[in-house]
Amino acid sequence: MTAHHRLVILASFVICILLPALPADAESLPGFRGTMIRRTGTTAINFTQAARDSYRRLSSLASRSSTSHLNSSDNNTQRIPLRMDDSGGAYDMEFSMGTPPQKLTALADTGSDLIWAKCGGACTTSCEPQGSPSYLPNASSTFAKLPCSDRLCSLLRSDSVAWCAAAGAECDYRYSYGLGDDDHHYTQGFLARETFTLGADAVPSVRFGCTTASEGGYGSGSGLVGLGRGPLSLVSQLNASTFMYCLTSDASKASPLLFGSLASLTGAQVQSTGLLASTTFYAVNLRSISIGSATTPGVGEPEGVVFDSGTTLTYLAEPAYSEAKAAFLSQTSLDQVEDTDGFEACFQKPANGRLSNAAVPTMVLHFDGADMALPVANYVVEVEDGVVCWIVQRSPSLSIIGNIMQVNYLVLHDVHRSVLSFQPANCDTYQANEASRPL
Ligand SMILES: *[C@@H]1O[C@H](CO)[C@@H](O)[C@H](O)[C@H]1NC(C)=O
Ligand SMILES: *[C@@H]1O[C@H](CO)[C@@H](O)[C@H](O)[C@H]1NC(C)=O
Ligand SMILES: *[C@@H]1O[C@H](CO)[C@@H](O)[C@H](O)[C@H]1NC(C)=O
Ligand SMILES: *[C@@H]1O[C@H](CO)[C@@H](O)[C@H](O)[C@H]1NC(C)=O
Ligand SMILES: CC(=O)N[C@H]1CO[C@H](CO)[C@@H](O)[C@@H]1O
Repeated sequence: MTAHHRLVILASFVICILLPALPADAESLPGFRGTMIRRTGTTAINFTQAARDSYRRLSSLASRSSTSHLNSSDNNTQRIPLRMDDSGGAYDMEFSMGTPPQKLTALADTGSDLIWAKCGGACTTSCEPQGSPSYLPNASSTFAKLPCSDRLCSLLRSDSVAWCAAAGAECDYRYSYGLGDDDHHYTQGFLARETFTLGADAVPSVRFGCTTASEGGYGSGSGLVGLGRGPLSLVSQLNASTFMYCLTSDASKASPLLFGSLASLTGAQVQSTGLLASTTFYAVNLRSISIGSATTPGVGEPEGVVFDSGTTLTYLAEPAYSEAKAAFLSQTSLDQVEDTDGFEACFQKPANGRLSNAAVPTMVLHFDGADMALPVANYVVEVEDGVVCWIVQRSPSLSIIGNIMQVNYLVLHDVHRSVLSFQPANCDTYQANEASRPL
């Protein structure tokens, strides 16, 4: 256990003791606190792996998008988890399940809705990859199976991934992540409800998939937490109209993830833009991009650009990609080096080791009514010793603002009002300032 973990546990303990003494405010909406941890932990991101994983995720989001996003009301396949390999840079969420609480980490996914976790002793051997802990229903007093009549079961049955079992007393599911007849990427089990604990708050009856067998597809955590816009996601089940994260630049630290009344932004620096109704993802209209003194085209409706916490790199579709890349190359004063792993604007790191706007042009994303003037570290990264690359890659389909580009911003998703807001922040200290739960 690291000193940091001890601090978090101590802080939770202090909050637990203090909370009952404080007067309850019947007017205030509930707010919940969670944390996100980058998968790579204390080691640096492996950009070869990150490029591979990010591209897979792009393909996965795009295949879903092309079949469902324009008509999401008919068949909301966003309910279903996306394939996610163990990644150079995805984020896990930390939370507990059961009474008494059992601590787990599972992939935080803004691109899907269903929550599921490795479940029961059998999963220790029947769930691949092994190693991460399973939640044990037999050790919890608040576990219950969901009957076939439950709404979660009906929603998944309409997507043909769940069916009734045990004469209606159980609802079983199986979801295959693989394309075609790939039989090696799936998760299966039965639906259940359980008390989830986020920070100091216990939330009863959260509906989730209790996975009894799985293979590949979601990395090394204990499952997946869907943070999408649909009714099965954790956001919806908390009755939270908003959620917000602040991704730290130091990947070994926890990034705050706040729901409901704790997730709001005020002040002069807040920028807001509408979420596109044409897609189930958190996508917005990117009107144009400023690269130094050049202005290049963005990516508008219907697809727009997707803000995605599960993708590490950033992708632009054509012609936005090529025009921005040309502007970037022509205004960078460093020596260009060979392309690597899909990075097509790579340079020798400056001799003084510092990357500033003297060496690379500024980059500003212009959304509808909102400008994001990016820090250099959000779009130029050291992919190998002495080699720095522009983090944007070419997309044959969807455009994605990945998680490195979102570092050190508070990113607020207002699901009810369909607005995405952001504000520059120091995410390391933001967490420290918020160590006690505001009322
Ligand atoms: C980075 O990931 C690639 C692909 O998985 C692997 O081949 C390579 O050895 C890794 N590099 C390091 C330094 O771990
Ligand atoms: C929705 O899914 C069902 C079952 O898989 C399928 O029969 C139906 O054609 C789909 N509808 C649309 C509009 O894609
Ligand atoms: C629950 O199941 C696990 C795995 O089968 C077993 O090791 C454990 O002892 C059980 N716990 C209880 C409280 O029954
Ligand atoms: C959300 O709202 C539903 C219906 O009003 C209620 O049953 C449930 O307890 C609420 N959940 C939370 C976490 O407040
Ligand atoms: C945006 C889009 O393609 N919407 C389509 C959704 O489906 C209806 C009928 O199924 C079409 O009429 C729309 O054009």
